Amino acid sequence: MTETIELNHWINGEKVSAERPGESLNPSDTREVVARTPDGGEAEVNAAVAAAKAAFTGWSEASPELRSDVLDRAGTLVMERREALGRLLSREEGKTLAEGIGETVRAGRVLKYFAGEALRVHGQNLASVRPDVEIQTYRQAVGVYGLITPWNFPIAIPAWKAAPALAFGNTVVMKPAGPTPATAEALVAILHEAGLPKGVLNMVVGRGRVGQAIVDHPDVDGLSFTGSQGVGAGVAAGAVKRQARVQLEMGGKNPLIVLDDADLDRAVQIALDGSFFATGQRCTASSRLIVQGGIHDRFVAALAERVAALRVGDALDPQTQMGPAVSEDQMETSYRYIEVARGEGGRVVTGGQRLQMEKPGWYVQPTLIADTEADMRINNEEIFGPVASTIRVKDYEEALEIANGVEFGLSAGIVTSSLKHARDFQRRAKAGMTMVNLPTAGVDYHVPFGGSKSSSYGAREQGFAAVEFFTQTKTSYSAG
Ligand code: UN1
Repeated sequence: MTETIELNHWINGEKVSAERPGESLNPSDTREVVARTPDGGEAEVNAAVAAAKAAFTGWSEASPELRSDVLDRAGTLVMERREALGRLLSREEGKTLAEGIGETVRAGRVLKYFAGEALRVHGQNLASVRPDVEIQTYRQAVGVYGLITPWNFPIAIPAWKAAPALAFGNTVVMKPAGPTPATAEALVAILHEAGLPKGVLNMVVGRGRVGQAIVDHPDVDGLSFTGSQGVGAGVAAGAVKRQARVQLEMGGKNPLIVLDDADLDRAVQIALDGSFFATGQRCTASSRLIVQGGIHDRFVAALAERVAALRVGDALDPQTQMGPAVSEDQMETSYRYIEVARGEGGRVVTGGQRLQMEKPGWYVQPTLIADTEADMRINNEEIFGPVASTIRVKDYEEALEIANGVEFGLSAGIVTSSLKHARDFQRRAKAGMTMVNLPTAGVDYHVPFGGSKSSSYGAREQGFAAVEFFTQTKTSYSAG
């Protein structure tokens, strides 16, 4: 499986080829070109939006059964092809094959979940305050959605944005992330194979100017974005300027509190998973480990041992436990922050060295930094790599204050055997998602996903919440 894919745009149900000046490389072995990629711009976005607009009436007025069937078939195909798709994903993104296959299955499940939701769109029936008047509320499709997706979940996030958009009768123009377009394209191709009518889902491959053209297009009615805060701010500003709907999922600096009464082995496993799986490249990763004094030294020593033992290597090697970073930039960001932490007085307990590997790739040594303070940069800025820091605290109240003391608020976790503290944490943690005795990362697909503060903006994604963003309500009054 080392062939190079010649990637195309998808516009109006057709693959549209173009010159391919770009490349997506295998981060595990950068000699390998996974895909050659077109560099789309305004012309392709205009064509894609026109196709999506033309397809809207037919798709939104089709029987929900048709929409449900397409999503269900696509879900089945994705799951049947989990091995091949998972392999492509791991080659292109760098997460381990087990993680790549797991994510692929999740994408399949998302498609199947929204196949069901397509049939469950419902409104309300109310009596008016006026005599003989009745009121109904309906949920209706909105129009064309622009979806700007990230590289760290290159099939699951395109699926969890596209599936609800399509289920509820909207049409889509998608821009996949630069490093992982081939995985997103595989999903788009499968949806067409499953019977999606032409123009309903379009994809334009390219760099930032594709995203910008989507954000600025007057016929794009809604925008869903997952990515960095800087880019997200631009998406929001562009959307507000022309009053498009907008939903943003951005960074995290997620705390994991470990209290003295926690089971040590469990706490270590939870921190290892939350901080280092998927190479720490999850907006839900636990990057701040806030540890109470009584368990602190044992926890740091035991976690360091597990981190040092992680086998870093080629994502496709079955022995590998942690793959490389997705790109040179991401790798350098991790190493830069390790230096920042050292400069601030952090103690690198394990990791922190450049890795000499057999293959040329963007490998990062998983790194644990102890003795850090809450106000250091390492504890306030998102790294998006396999780097975690520990902060020592005296009690639960101090831990909670530090957990809540950053500008992000996506996911927050606690490891404890105290019901009192667990319940209090669920109520008082300033985050969109809380985890008790679980890693901050790793979420279900049938419940709302999103954060508070600077982590998210707009309506929640996923599960039963998705209908809010991808439909609009009509209130109908009638008298007999
Ligand atoms: C997860 O933790 O299972 O980009 C999902 C991200 C998030 C998804 C995390 N939007 O990392």
